[in-house]
Amino acid sequence: MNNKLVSAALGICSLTTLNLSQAAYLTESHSANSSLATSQYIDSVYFDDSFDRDINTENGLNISQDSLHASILGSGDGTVDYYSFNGLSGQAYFDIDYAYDFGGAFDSWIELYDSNGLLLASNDDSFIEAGSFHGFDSFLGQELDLGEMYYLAVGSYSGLSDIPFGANYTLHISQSVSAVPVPAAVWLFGSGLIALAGLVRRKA
Ligand SMILES: [Ca+2]
Ligand SMILES: [Ca+2]
Ligand SMILES: [Ca+2]
Ligand SMILES: [Ca+2]
Repeated sequence: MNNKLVSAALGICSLTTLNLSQAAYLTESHSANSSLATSQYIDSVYFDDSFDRDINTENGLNISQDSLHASILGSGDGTVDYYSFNGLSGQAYFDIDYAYDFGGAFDSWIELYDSNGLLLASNDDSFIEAGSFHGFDSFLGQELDLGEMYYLAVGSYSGLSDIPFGANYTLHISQSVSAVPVPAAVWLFGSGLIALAGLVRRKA
């Protein structure tokens, strides 16, 4: 009896651990995300730092465990797909994977807007990196402000045209969580060493 209880408890624990350690891929809500006003909101609870082989910078450096990221599986239904989320302070990346040559040769185009609907940046084509087998997949890097609402639109070439029916893509939104005090601490440590060196020199 006790053994059964223990193994049941362990089972619940391992299930919980499994859920926390796996990157959760959201599915696009197709019903109504074809405008800024009806964007699909990606809640901060869906951002985590679990390992994902496809989450990287434009240089292909894997940053899945050094960032908070959310991934969305989207598919074309003859419209543009809009997503909204709250920014963290620091560098963010928007990475389209598995778009070109996956489900209808879809050539992606992405645009980033601020909370007022002002266009901040856009990208058509980028580099071949983990998850992208063709340069037609889009990629964008942008500094974001903490707490600000942002919108990311996924469309197709050119100029945010509608995504054709039958096309598929994965969108990764990753946000840097590197602590600001770290460089300051390094600087203080460095200046401390310089001061110490000066003291040693004066004594000599
Ligand atoms: Ca849609
Ligand atoms: Ca990628
Ligand atoms: Ca990509
Ligand atoms: Ca493209």
